[in-house]
Amino acid sequence: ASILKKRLVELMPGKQEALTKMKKEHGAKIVDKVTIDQLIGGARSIKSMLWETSLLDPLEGIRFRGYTIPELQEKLPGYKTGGEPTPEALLWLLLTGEVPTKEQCDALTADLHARAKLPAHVEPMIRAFPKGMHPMTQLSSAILALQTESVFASEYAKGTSKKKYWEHTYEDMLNLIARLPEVCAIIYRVSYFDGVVPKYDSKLDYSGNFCQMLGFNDEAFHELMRLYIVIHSDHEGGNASAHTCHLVGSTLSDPYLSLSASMNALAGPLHGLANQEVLGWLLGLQQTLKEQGKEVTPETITDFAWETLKAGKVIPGYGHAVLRKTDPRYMCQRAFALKHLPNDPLFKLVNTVYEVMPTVLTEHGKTKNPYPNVDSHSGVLLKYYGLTQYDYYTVLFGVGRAFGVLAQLFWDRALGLPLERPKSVTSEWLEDFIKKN
Ligand code: NMX
Ligand code: MLT
Repeated sequence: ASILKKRLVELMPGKQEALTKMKKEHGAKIVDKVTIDQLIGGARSIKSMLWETSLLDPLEGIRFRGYTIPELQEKLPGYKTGGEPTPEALLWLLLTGEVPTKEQCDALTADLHARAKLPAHVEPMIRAFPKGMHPMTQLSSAILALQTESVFASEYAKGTSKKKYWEHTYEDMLNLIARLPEVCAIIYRVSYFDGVVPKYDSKLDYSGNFCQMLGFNDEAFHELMRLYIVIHSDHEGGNASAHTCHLVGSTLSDPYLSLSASMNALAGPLHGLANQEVLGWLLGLQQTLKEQGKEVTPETITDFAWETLKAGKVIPGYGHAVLRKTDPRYMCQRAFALKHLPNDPLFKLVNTVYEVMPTVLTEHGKTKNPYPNVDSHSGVLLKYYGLTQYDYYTVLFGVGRAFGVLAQLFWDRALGLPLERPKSVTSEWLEDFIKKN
C-alpha cells in the first residue's frame, strides 16, 4: 500500500473511536437552534453537519485543518523550495491533518501519475459533445462517464463489507483526482482549439502536467495553478458543491456520482460560475465605457455598478453567505498579482473596483457582506497568462474543489457517517407552529 494509505490506516481507529465516544458521552448536547428565518432562508449558518477538512470563520476566512492560507504557503512543500504549496501537499494535509514532507508529496505525485490513464470511452465521448456545450456540463458528464471504473460501485455490487467502504472510496478518490487533468485538458483543447492535447508528462508534478496539457508551459502559470487548486479546494461543508458531494455520497452513491453532482452545484452563477461572470462583468464594463467614450475611473465604475444593480442583477464576485470581510482567497491572489503582474491593466481595474464596490453595495443596502470573494480575482490572473476563455474558469475551480470534497468523502465513509436526511416542514405546519408558540 502507498505511504499515504498506510498513514490513514494508522489514523482511522483513533478518529473512529473518538467520534463514537463523543456521540455516546455528549450526543444529547445542543449546539444550535433554528429560527423560522433560517428555515426559510437557505439554512444559513445552522450548525448541522460534520466536516473535518476545513472550517470557515466569517471574519478570518478559511482554515484548512487549522491552517490559514499564509500558513499553508509557509509550511506546505512546494514543487520547488519556497514556491507555492502543491495540491498534492494539500491533499495529504486534508486527509491526514498532518503537514507532509517533500518525499511524501513526491510519492503521492507518483501515485497519481500511475492512476491517470482514462478508460477508452471517455475521450471519444468528450470529442463528440456538441460545439458550444458549456465546459462544466462537459466536465460533469465526463466524470459520470469515468464512473464505469468505480471500485466502490463494483465492490458494493459484489457485496463488500461496510468496514471496507473507506478503502474503495480511497481508490476512487485518487483515481478520480488523477484523471481530472486529462479530462479537463481534452475539454479545453477541443472546445477552443484544434483538439490536439499535449502529451501527458509524468516528470512534472500534478499542476505542472495539467498546465502543459492545457497548453501552458510558463513556470509562473504552473505556480499560479498550484496556488489556485489549493485555495479553491475546500470551504468547509455547507457550501453548495461540498454539501452536494456529501449528501449524494451519504446514499452510498460512489465518489464519481457524488463528484459529478457536486460539479453541477458548482456550475451555478451564485457559486463557482461567478468566476466566469466576474470576467464577463469586467470586460463588459471596459467595453461599455469605451463605447461611451469614457475613462475607467472610480466614478464611471460606480455608475456601471449601479446600472447592474438597478437591472436586478448581482455584482458577481461580491458578497458571501458566511464571510463578512474580504475573502483571504481574494487577498492571496491579490498578493500573487502584486508580485507577478503589478502593471497589468485588468489587475488595476480589479483594484479600482475593490476601492469602490464596498461603498456601492453598502449604499445599496441589501448584501450582508459588501466585500469581494474568491471569484473576484481569479479570472484576471488566468487571463494574464493567456487563459482567456472565461467560460472555462469554473472547470479549474472544479479541479480544486475535487480535492476538498473527495478528501472529506473519504472520511465520511471511514467514520461511517449515515444517510443525510434533514426534516422539512410545510408553510401550513409553520403557521400552526406560530399559533402555538
Ligand atoms: N450584488 C447584489 N446584490 C447582492 C449581492 C451582490 N454581490 N450579494 C448579495 N446580494 C443581495 C442578495 O441577492 C439578497 O437580495 P434579496 O434580498 O433581494 O434576495 C440580499 O443581498 C441578501 O443576501 P445575503 O444574505 O447578503 O447573501 P446570500 O447569503 O443570500 O448569498 C451570495 C450569498 C454569494 C450568493 C451573494 O452574495 C451573491 O449573489 N453574490 C454574487 C455572486 C457571487 O459572487 N457568488 C460567488 C460566491 C463564492 N463562490 O465561489 O461560491
Ligand atoms: C466556496 O468556496 O464554496 C464559496 O466561497 C461559497 C461558500 O463557501 O458558501
